[in-house]
Amino acid sequence: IFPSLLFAQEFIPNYDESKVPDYQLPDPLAFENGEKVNSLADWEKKRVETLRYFETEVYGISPAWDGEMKTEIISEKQNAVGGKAIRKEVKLSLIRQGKQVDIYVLIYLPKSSSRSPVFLGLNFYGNHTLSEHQAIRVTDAWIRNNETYGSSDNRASEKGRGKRRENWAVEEAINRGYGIATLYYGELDPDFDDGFENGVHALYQEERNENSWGAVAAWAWGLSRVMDYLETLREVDGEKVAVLGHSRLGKAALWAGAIDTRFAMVISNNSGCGGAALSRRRYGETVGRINRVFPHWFAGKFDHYNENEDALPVDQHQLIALMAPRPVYIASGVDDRWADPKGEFLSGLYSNPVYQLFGKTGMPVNEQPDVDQPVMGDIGYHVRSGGHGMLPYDMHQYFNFADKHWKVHP
Ligand code: GTR
Repeated sequence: IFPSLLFAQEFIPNYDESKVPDYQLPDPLAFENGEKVNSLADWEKKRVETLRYFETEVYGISPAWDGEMKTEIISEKQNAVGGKAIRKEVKLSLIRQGKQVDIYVLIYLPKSSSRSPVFLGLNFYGNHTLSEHQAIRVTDAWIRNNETYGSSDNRASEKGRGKRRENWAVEEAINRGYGIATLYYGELDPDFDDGFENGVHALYQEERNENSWGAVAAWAWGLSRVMDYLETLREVDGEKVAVLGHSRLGKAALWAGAIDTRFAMVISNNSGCGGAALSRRRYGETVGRINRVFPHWFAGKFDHYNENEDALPVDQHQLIALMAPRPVYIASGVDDRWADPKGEFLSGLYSNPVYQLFGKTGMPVNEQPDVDQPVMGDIGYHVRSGGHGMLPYDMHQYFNFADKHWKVHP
């Protein structure tokens, strides 16, 4: 039996609010020496310090991109989504020091505008799960087995075609004037513990240490490469690209938004531990549990905080604070206790001092809202009825949030 399986069996999550330990969060506006951040100039320094800690202690340090990107449109349709959208699938080849990684981005852009805001996010089961159309490629990358989405022997298949269409709400996006761009996350880094030898990690041959980038960071890094590409498209409004993701890919979306301020909006759907949820609450999934079951997700150094969360120099409210003053949306599912909905809400709330420094409000309410009652300030939040998943309800709120901040009305 694998040791990780043993731990998995022994782990009993805490779902009792009264058993959440007393904890003290790091002050997002205090330097390490205790001095206070009083100005935006101070914050710029504190931001660097905060980001550095998330790099070295949590996600690992991602390399700067110094390679070459080649692009090739592999399919294109002018009358997609009932004639209302242009659909393209584009191969991006990331080339560095004789190595190459190919990723495939599926893009829908509304015809109602010549320059559209776009929601960019990684998908779990391949681009072909977003649409019935045969032209969309079935990924040949390693994939998790899932009967419903048609993958077996770690390969995707035709059986998954169109199976995730609703989750991405492409039609609503197009009707409301938004584009969607997505790619299969396993093309960036296959989601298993491979010693960091494949995916984009392979483009960098540096010696690894306990601060090196893990898989979440690799997925986030890939989102920035797609952003590099989107910025070259005249039909995309590069000032209005929202990065979004669900669950582990929500962790990646948050980390991408923290590092790369070109993302004008950041959306975390049920991201939980290592995402929007506060680590110190130890409610549901914990740092120790996530590191044991997914040893490849984070920096090796993150293990140091297994059952030792109070020693973390940062907590996840400071990850949200790294988005300030940009709009960020945090969404939970009420039955998704594993992801600690309340801890996700509190991260947003406790990032408020940083938003306030910018003259903003941040999270507009002090108490977690009732189920299915979204609130939308600079920070948006909802706890949806139901469990873990990215549902049309969630997407609907994100479009509302973008309408509010970007005033998009096609
Ligand atoms: C779970 C993991 C969560 C979340 C989820 C998912 O197994 O414990 O942190 O990432 O997977 O990605 O669906």
